[in-house]
Amino acid sequence: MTRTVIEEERAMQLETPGRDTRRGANPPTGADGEHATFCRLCEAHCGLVATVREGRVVKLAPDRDNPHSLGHVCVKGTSAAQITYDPDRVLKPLKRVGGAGEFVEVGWDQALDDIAATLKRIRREHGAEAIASYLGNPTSFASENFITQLELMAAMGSTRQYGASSQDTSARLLANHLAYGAPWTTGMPDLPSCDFLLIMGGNPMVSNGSLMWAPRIAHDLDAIAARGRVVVVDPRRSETAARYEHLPIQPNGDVWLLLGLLRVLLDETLLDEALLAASVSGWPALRGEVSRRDVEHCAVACGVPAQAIRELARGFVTARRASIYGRIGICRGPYATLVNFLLTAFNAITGSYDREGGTMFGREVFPREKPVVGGYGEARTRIGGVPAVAGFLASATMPDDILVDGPDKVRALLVTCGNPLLSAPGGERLEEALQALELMVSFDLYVNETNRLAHYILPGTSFLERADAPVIGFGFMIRPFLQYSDAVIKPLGEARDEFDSYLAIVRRMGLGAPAASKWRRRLGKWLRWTPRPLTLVDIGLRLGPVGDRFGLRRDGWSFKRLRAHPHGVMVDLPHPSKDWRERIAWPDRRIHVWHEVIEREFARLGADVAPREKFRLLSVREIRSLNSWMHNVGRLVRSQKPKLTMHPEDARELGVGEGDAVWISTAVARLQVPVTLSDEVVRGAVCYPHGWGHRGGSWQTANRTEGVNINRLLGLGLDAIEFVSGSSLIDGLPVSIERVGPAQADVKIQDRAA
Ligand SMILES: Nc1nc2c(c(=O)[nH]1)N[C@H]1C(S)=C(S)[C@@H](COP(=O)(O)OP(=O)(O)OC[C@H]3O[C@@H](n4cnc5c(=O)[nH]c(N)nc54)[C@H](O)[C@@H]3O)OC1N2
Ligand SMILES: Nc1nc2c(c(=O)[nH]1)N[C@H]1C(S)=C(S)[C@@H](COP(=O)(O)OP(=O)(O)OC[C@H]3O[C@@H](n4cnc5c(=O)[nH]c(N)nc54)[C@H](O)[C@@H]3O)O[C@H]1N2
Ligand code: SF4
Ligand SMILES: [Mo]
Repeated sequence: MTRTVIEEERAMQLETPGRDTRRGANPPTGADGEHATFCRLCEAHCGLVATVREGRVVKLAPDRDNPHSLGHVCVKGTSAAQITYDPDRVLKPLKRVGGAGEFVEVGWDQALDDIAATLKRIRREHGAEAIASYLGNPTSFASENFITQLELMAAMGSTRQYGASSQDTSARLLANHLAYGAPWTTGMPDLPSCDFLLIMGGNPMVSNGSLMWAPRIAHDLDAIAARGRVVVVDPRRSETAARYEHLPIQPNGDVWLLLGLLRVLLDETLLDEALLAASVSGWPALRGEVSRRDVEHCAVACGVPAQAIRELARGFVTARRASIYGRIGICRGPYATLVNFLLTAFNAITGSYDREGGTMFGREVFPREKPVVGGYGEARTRIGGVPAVAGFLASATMPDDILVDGPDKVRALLVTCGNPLLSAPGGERLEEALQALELMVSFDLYVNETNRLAHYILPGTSFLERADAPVIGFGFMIRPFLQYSDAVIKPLGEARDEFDSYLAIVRRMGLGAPAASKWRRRLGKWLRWTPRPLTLVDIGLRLGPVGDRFGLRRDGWSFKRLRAHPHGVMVDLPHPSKDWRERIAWPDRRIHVWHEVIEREFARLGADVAPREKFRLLSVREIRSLNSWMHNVGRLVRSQKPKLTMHPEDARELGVGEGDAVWISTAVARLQVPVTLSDEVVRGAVCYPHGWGHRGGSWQTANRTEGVNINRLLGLGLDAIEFVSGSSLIDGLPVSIERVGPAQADVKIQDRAA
């Protein structure tokens, strides 16, 4: 019997619990031996043991001694050395001397001098806002890179920060701001003691969890299912839905499902009004809105039977240790912020934050500061005035912000770990915009589809070549865990950490060190020294609740002490249900379940169920892909042949058979793709993975893969986003489909005139 990819994955996952987490320090960077470190490809940050021989990583194995991941890894993590040693990797600065992809190698000094001089000129002639940056996903897992990137833009005085956020997280971050006052404060399910978990629009069996860091997520979910229930709301019977209870829904039906669930709570007086009065603010307004909705209407609008909605609401409230978790499947639709906000409101009014096993904030390992209200609308896109969320602007306006003449026109773009031509909307127009830039600099490991248009590519380090701690993860870990890893090996070729490149650029621009962080500002000024970001993280950790207080607390932690425990350590911090109010930035320390933004979103939603187009496109992730990259690793891509999944009944009506080709089109473009038939999708939904369509990068294996860039179908501008958060409309996108006939080998793409 052949095993599915997921089954193979699970077979790889070692079940052996941790043995000894105090086995002594790693060998020094580059020295032979076994180095305990961690994967930095996705949020799970699984422990890895890297075997180094003659200065080279010869093996990456799961780290059974890592007390957090306990031997869990996936095949991407154990393949990571193939990225580091990839002969197609960029290891010297590249300067473009001709058309797209025509580069020559240049020295670092020449590249940095030229980049700094051009940026300086643009800033002088056109102002700081003419310089923009795009932060790609891997930046989040390269702490020094992430921290310095943000500070680099601050040092330049520019607010033009685009990023992958509007393709995945902006709606969640805005809902956090509206509910808690602060975008990065995120509610997560308390997996270890939850006994009713409702998942909306997430597929952790493949993604390994997002905005909740729990490397052994499958074990956590299995344990919840054994104690109670895991219900997965998804238009597709995803790998997670197939493993637990699946509640199929119409794409973008979630807002109606949540309204229906809230209405049941009202009708059946399932709420504890005393608790409500103490914990939330704005309930009368939300109650008024909900009482105008009717469960039967909601049921029709979301495609979930009214009886199922009633049972779900009752099950949730009776379980008590219950939480709703939502992820990117509810972040890229026309009411993404409203859905995320209602999800938070549902958790709040059912008292989910007040008890263990409900919804919790991450523990804090840095000294607690009084949370301040902010993170919304401090910057806006040039064209359309779309507000930034947590500092991130909508990618969908980037092409116009570059191309449309006028003040503050974007003339320079710094792209760090990003490939927006494959991952963001824009297609031809984005390509045109990138070509119109006076300067594009990319910090990357490869020549990709985007940076083949760059003026310079500066080679960055892969995670095996840099020191790190899971800094961003400290706030998202379900169980508090600390780890620090030195670089396993020295950087190959002339690769450099982005921190060094950024610093060199701002110094050459005469701007001084990036200095936005309070700590750096204080210390840097005092000591006349620019500490590395990780040094500041270490200081924060040492002063925090589990820190060594610089020797005052003997059993406290510092990076130095963590070096002696290279597999990482679990730490003891109070459960967040005790003091969640202190994390709320709103002055009343309550979760807000109403806001003027939400009032306007309700007005926009109205009562109408949008006419249901025949077909709606969804995204789907594969365990062996990571967004638009890692497709150069033969072992990972061999098994992948991107296809459009369609329900057999829909296919029959179109006269389409397994393997046939169809045209899939929107007003922007049409693409020819092969079809595979499966009843895993609800009728009318079709799905296709993103990040394919590799052409012209240095990644030669990737260039030979099949598959099209599905994001060419996405629109640009205000009609193609959910305005309040700037999120791109990606999931549930209306598309039309026409039969072509038997699949053809060539990929066909036609852009339509705008
Ligand atoms: N249709 C559709 N589109 C989507 C999505 C979807 O579900 N559907 N998902 C979206 C999501 S969730 C995200 S996060 C974004 C991702 O979008 P992006 O962040 O724009 O793109 P990535 O594909 O992550 O590209 C990462 C780039 O960083 C480089 N890189 C990797 N590691 C390193 C490193 O350590 N250092 C340096 N310097 N470079 C590195 C890689 O070579 C690659 O070129 O796109 C998304 N776009
Ligand atoms: N293997 C792998 N792992 C990854 C990544 C990867 O590319 N590959 N990317 C990483 C990144 S950057 C991120 S942000 C995370 C994302 O992690 P997740 O949020 O878990 O992302 P997905 O696996 O895309 O799951 C989204 C689910 O939402 C469903 N969905 C789509 N539309 C709707 C809708 O309207 N309503 C509902 N209820 N559901 C809907 C989809 O069918 C899909 O099953 O994954 C990370 N992990
Ligand atoms: S699940 Fe994520 S962190 Fe773990 S090995 Fe795979 S890619 Fe790396
Ligand atoms: Mo993402």
